[in-house]
Amino acid sequence: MTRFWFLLLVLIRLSQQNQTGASQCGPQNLTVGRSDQTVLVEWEDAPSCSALNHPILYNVTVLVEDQEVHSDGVWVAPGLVGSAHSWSWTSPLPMDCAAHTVRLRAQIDNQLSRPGQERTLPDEEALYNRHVFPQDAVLPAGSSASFCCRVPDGQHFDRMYLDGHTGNTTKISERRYALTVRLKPVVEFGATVLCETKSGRRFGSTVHIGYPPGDRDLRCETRDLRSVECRWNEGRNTMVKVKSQTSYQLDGSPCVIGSELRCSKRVNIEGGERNWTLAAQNVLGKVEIQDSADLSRRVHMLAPRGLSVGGVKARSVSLFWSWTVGRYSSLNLSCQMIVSDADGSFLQIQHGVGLKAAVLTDLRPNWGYEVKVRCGTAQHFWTWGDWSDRVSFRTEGDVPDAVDVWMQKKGNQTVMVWKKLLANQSHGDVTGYEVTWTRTSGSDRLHKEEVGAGVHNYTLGGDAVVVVVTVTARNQHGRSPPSAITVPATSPPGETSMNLSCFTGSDGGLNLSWSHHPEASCGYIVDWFPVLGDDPVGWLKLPPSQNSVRIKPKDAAAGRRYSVSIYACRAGALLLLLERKEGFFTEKLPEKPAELFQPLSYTQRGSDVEIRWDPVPLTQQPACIHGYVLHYSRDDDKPLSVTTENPADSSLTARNLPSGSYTFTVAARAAGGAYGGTTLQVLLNDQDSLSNIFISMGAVFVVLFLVAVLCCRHWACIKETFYPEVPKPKMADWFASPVKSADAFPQSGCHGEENTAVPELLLKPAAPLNNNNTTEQEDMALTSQAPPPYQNNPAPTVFPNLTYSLTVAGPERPSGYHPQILAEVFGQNRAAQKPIICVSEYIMAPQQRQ
Ligand SMILES: *[C@@H]1O[C@H](CO)[C@@H](O)[C@H](O)[C@H]1NC(C)=O
Ligand SMILES: *[C@@H]1O[C@H](CO)[C@@H](O)[C@H](O)[C@H]1NC(C)=O
Ligand SMILES: *[C@@H]1O[C@H](CO)[C@@H](O)[C@H](O)[C@H]1NC(C)=O
Ligand SMILES: *[C@@H]1O[C@H](CO)[C@@H](O)[C@H](O)[C@H]1NC(C)=O
Ligand SMILES: *[C@@H]1O[C@H](CO)[C@@H](O)[C@H](O)[C@H]1NC(C)=O
Ligand SMILES: *[C@@H]1O[C@H](CO)[C@@H](O)[C@H](O)[C@H]1NC(C)=O
Ligand SMILES: *[C@@H]1O[C@H](CO)[C@@H](O)[C@H](O)[C@H]1NC(C)=O
Ligand SMILES: *[C@@H]1O[C@H](CO)[C@@H](O)[C@H](O)[C@H]1NC(C)=O
Ligand SMILES: *[C@@H]1O[C@H](CO)[C@@H](O)[C@H](O)[C@H]1NC(C)=O
Ligand SMILES: *[C@@H]1O[C@H](CO)[C@@H](O)[C@H](O)[C@H]1NC(C)=O
Ligand SMILES: CC(=O)N[C@H]1CO[C@H](CO)[C@@H](O)[C@@H]1O
Repeated sequence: MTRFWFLLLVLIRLSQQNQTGASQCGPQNLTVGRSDQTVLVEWEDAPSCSALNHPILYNVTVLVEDQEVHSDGVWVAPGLVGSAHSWSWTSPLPMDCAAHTVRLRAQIDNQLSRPGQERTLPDEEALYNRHVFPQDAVLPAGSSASFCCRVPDGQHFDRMYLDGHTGNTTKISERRYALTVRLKPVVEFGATVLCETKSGRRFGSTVHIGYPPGDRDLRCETRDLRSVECRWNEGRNTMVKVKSQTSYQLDGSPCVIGSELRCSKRVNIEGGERNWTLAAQNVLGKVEIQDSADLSRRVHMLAPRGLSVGGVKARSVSLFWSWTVGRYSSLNLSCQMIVSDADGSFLQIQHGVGLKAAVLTDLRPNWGYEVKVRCGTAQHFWTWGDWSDRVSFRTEGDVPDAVDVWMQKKGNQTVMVWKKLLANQSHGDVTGYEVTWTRTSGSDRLHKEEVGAGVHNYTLGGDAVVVVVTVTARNQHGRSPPSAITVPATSPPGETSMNLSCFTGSDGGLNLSWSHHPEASCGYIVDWFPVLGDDPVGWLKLPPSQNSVRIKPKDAAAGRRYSVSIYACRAGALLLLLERKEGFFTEKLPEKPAELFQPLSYTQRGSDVEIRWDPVPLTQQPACIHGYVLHYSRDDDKPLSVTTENPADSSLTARNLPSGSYTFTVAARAAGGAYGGTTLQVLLNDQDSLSNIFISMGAVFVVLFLVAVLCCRHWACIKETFYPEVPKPKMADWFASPVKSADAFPQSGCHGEENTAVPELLLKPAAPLNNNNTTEQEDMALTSQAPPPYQNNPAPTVFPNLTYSLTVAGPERPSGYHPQILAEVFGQNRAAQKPIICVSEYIMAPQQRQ
C-alpha cells in the first residue's frame, strides 16, 4: 500500500515536472561573439531541461537589421543536456556594416519553449564613423566577396563599385547596401571599393586581393660546411605584400629575408641525404616546399683570399692564395684561373687537395695580364665558388719571335721585306735587324748587314746567282731565330710567259683558291702589289693544308691594277709560282666617257666599215676589259652595236651600212659596264660606185705604175722614136717641163690602137696639178693611200718626193661630169679600145686633142 502511494506520488510529481519542465526548459547564459566575419554562439541548457528525457532541438536564427537571414537547428541528445553548446556561422555581409542579432529557442515536441534568448552584435558605426566595409581587407583572388555601404542620414544611395566595376548590389535596409563581386587580383597597392550617393558624395575603402604564397624551386647547399643555405624562387607574386608580407621558416626556424630569397641555418654536416623544408605563409595561406640533399656533395666554395703572384718568368708565373674555411683543406679541389689581357682571356684549370697555389703557363713574354681564381670540389662537383679578387702582373721579356720575311723583284734587284714585329711578337723593344746572305753555289762568303729598328727592307744587288737570305731581329734579351728565304736572282722560269687573267675583286678583296701542290711542304705564299708605282708588296703565308684565302689590302685604291701571285713553298728549294693574275680589288669606271681609244681609224669595205684602235695602255685601264662594243647610228636612226668578247681584239666591223652620216663609238666592256667611249664621225657615200671607183682606180694605178717603170727604163728609146715632131700639148705656159706628151701611139715600141684615151702619166714636183682645160675640178689624185671616198676634192697625197698625178681627158666630156663616174669613163674607154699591150717598150699615153 505504501508502495502504491509512493508510486502515485512520483507519477504526480513527474506529471507536474512534465508540465513545468516542458515550459521552462530553454537556453540560458547565451553569449554571442565574433571572429572576423564569423558569429560565435554559446549557451547552456536551463536546469529544468535536465528533467526531460528528450533530445532538445535548439532553433538558432540570425537576423540582420531585423531581417531573418539564416536559421539552423541544433539537436542536443539527452545525455548532453546540461553541458555547454556552441554554434557558429560566417556571415556573407561585413559584420561591421549591420547589426547581427542571434535568437535562440528550444523546441520540445514541436513546441517552442517560451523562454528564448537573444543577443545583438552591434555595428561599428558609432566607433569609427566609416561607411564602407570591410576596411583594408586582404581577400583571396578568385573568391566572391561582399562589400557594404552605410549611407549617412539624409543621403540616398546611388551605386557601388569595385575598381570601376559594378557587380550585384543588394539592399539590406533603408540605409545599408551590399555589393557582391568575384575577386580578381588588381594591383599590389590594393583596389578601391566606392559607394556613391545620389548627391554625389563618395565613400570608399581599400581592398587587397591576392594569393597565398607560391614559392618553389628550393635549393639548399653549404658554403662553409657548418650551415645550410637555401635559395628559392618566389613563384607567383602574392600581390598582397603591402598588407601581408610572406614570412618564411627553414626547418622550423624563422628566416630573415633581405633583398634576395635566401635563408641559412647552422647545422651539422654529416654525409647522408635529408629533407630541408621551407614554409612560406601569409594571411591568405601557407605553402611548404622541400629539397632533399646530401650537403657534403653540395659545397659552394667561398672565394680564395689574398691572391698573389710570385715567380714571374717570361712565359709562366706562380699564384698563391689562402682559404677562410679550414675544412676546405681536406677537399679535393679544382680551381679555374681566368687570365685576361688587352686582347681577351683564356682559362686554365688545376686540381689538388686543399689547393692553395698554381702555376700559369703559356703566357706571352713582356705582356700585361690580370688573373682571378675560383674553385669547386673535384669529386661531387656542385658549382663553381666565388671569384677571388683580380691581381695583375707583367711577364719578363724574351728574345723576339722570328720575323715574317718576303721578297719583291724590282727590275734586276730583289728587295727583301719583312713585317714589323708587333708587341706580342717582339717581347721587348726591337733594337735592330741583321740581314745575312750567302750564295748557294760559288763563293760561300757570308755577307752580314745591320739594319736599324725602323727599317723593314733590304735591297740585294742584281746577281744572277741563287742566294739564301736570313733576317734576325734583336732586342735587349737577345736575337730571334733567323728567318731564311731562298731567293732566285732571276725571275723563275715560266713567270714571265704566264698568261695573266684579269680579276675583279668583291668588297675590296679577292677570294683565291688553288689546287694543292704536292711539293708545297712548307705551305703557300700569296703576295700582291700594284702593277704601277713603287708601293711595297703585301703577303700572307699559309700552312700546307690551306688552299684558299681571301685577301683584302688595306690601301688598295679603286681602279688600281694589282698583280697577285700564289707560290708553293718547298723546303730548302726555290719557291714555285703556281698562279699569277692581274686585276682590280675594286674597279672604278670613269664617270665621264674618257677618250680611251686614241686614235680611232676606219676602213670602208663595200658597205662594211671596220673601226680600228690601238691597244689600251694598262695605265688607262681602271677596270678589267672583257671585250669591246662598237655602237653606230646614222643621223637619227636607232643605234646598233656589235661586240667582241676578246680583250685582245683591236677592231670591230659594222656591216651593211647604207650611205649616210654615221657616228661610231667604241667602248671597253668591264664587269660594271662599258667605259672609255670614243667617237668618230664618218660620212659614207654610195657603196657601189665607190667600190667601183676603188677597183678602177686600183687597176689604173697598176697600169700607170707599169708605164712609169717602163718610161724610166726606155727614155732614150722614146726620144729616138718620137723625135722631133711632138705636137705641143695645149697647156698653160707655166705647165711645161719635164712633161712630155705625145699624140701618136708608138708603133715600134708598143702595140695599141689609135685614138685611145689612155690616162696620161705626169711626173712633176709635189704640187697639185691644175688642169686648165677643165672648168671643174675633175682631177683625181691617185695615191698610195686611198683618200676618204666621201671627199669631193681630195688633196693629193704626197709621196716622199714625187706625186703621180693622173689626168684623164675625154673627147666629149659631158658637162655634168663628176669624179664619181670617173671609173665609168675608164671602163668605157677600155671597153671601146683594145687593151694596151706593153712589150718592153715605152708607152706614152696619147693626149687627146681638144
Ligand atoms: C508530459 O505531459 C504530456 C502532456 O502534457 C504527456 O504527453 C507526456 O507523456 C508527459 N511526459 C511524462 C514524462 O510524463
Ligand atoms: C526556427 O524557427 C523559425 C521561426 O522562428 C522557423 O522559420 C525555422 O524554420 C525554424 N528552424 C528550424 C531548423 O526548425
Ligand atoms: C549577380 O547575381 C546573379 C543572380 O543572383 C548571379 O547569377 C551573378 O553571378 C551575380 N554576379 C556576380 C558578379 O556575383
Ligand atoms: C623527404 O620527404 C619525402 C616526402 O616529402 C619523403 O618521402 C622522404 O622519405 C623524405 N626523405 C628523408 C630523407 O627524410
Ligand atoms: C682530385 O680530383 C681529380 C679530378 O677529379 C683527380 O684526377 C685526382 O685524382 C683527385 N685527387 C685525389 C687526391 O683524390
Ligand atoms: C698579335 O696581335 C695581333 C693583333 O694585335 C694578332 O692578330 C696576332 O694574332 C697576335 N699574335 C700572336 C702570336 O698572338
Ligand atoms: C725600305 O724602307 C724604307 C724606310 O722604311 C722606305 O723608305 C723604302 O721605300 C723601302 N723600300 C722598299 C723597296 O720597300
Ligand atoms: C740593274 O739595273 C740598273 C738600272 O735599272 C742598271 O743601272 C744596272 O746596271 C743593272 N745592274 C745589273 C747587274 O744588271
Ligand atoms: C696563253 O694563252 C694562249 C691563248 O690565249 C695559249 O695559246 C697559251 O698556251 C697560253 N699560255 C699559257 C702559259 O697558259
Ligand atoms: C669570299 O669569301 C667570303 C668568306 O671567306 C664570302 O663571305 C664571300 O661571299 C666570298 N665572295 C665571293 C665573291 O665569293
Ligand atoms: C557560468 C555562468 O555564468 N552561470 C550563470 C548562468 O545563469 C544563472 C542564472 O541565470 C547564474 O546563476 C549562473 O551563475
